[in-house]
Amino acid sequence: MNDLKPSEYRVLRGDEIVQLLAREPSLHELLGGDCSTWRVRDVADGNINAVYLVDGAAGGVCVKQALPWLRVAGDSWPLPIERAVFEDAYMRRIEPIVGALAPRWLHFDPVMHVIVMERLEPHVILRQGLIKGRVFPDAARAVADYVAAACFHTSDLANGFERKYEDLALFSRNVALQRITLDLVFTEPYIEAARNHWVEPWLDGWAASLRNDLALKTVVARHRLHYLTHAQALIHGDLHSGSVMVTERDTRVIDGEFAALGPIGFDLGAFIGNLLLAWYSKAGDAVVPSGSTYRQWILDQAVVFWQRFDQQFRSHWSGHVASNDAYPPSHFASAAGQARLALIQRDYVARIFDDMLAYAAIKMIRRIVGFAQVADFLAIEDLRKRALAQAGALALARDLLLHPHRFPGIAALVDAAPRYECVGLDPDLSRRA
Ligand code: SR1
Ligand code: MG
Repeated sequence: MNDLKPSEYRVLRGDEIVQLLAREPSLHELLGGDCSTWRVRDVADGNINAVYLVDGAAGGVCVKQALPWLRVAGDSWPLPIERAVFEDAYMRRIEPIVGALAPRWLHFDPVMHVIVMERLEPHVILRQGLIKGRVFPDAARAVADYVAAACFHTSDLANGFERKYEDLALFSRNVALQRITLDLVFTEPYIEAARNHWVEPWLDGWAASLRNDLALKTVVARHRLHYLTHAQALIHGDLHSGSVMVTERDTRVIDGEFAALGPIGFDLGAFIGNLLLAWYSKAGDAVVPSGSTYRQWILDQAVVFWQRFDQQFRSHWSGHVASNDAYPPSHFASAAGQARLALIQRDYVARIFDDMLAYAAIKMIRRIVGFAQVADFLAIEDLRKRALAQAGALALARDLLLHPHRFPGIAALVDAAPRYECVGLDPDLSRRA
């Protein structure tokens, strides 16, 4: 990706970050004034990278450096710094497509593997906002718009295959983060793995049940293979509620380092699966006094999210007149052809819906018994109550995988969520939900 000697890279201190920014005239002007007065704050929140906010006299920026290890694990878990190259490439590829749904991309330093982007202010991470019980009226619509635009315009539906192959050639080299996804999302929750953990002893039965359920592992394997082989579009690859920054009126998708060519339903499933985790985490939750109203709002967002994606994706398709190698316009120019194309579009999106539910389920499971868990459930201090809330999410996830025909549409999904809430800790008894 670059021909720099690894020794030129180093983990930067605050003053070195200031120097790096000051060397770039456009950044110096944006921050303004004497760089010795710039303030650097460590605001890292995710698992992987160092993140800083830098404020100057005139403005601020967000700085992200890829460390040679996983931030939350230190040097016991080495990780190639080249992930920043793929994040930079993804965000630059996507920015002209999604516009203001992503942060403004300002600079990439290929030596230090430092990304500089717009400082989002007063945005918060959506997951943190949901934990606090805050309402973000536009977030679900905006993320749906993001996925619809980004995925449609990088798919075969919008391009000649040559463009798609360019993306494939570049992003298929993003192997280190693909390995993380394959191991942590698809594989380890279903085996004995040192990195797994859960609320013991309450979820011991569930963890064992996931390891022993051959039917479930067969379905998960099918979706893992689909993930590996279905290069449907350039996907974000990690679109959970921690990858979205929001205010009441503005929404931005961040953190594209897991970018890959893959199934569109993987991005949709990440987002809706994490909405469902937020919903289950609010069981008996003291953080949100008006609990039931707030929980209903979360479920409503799942509906908004899917319906908006469905409508927007088909609208991008219908409005796209340029040639492509999937459904050449010349084959569908007649009135009958146009009617047929509308059916094809509905069928295509229906298959994305099926993928979304499966990947949502897989994402929910990994966040409860796998390595990287979500903060939503930590709000429930009583561990037995936390496990009960998580067991509901696991029971829904298992049925989404084993009995997808029970969830023929988004209404069926949100209607079902409450039925799984009180299934108890026994994974066998919960099969009756
Ligand atoms: C080892 S990194 C753990 C998780 O954090 C990221 O957000 C991805 O979801 C990854 O799987
Ligand atoms: Mg991330």
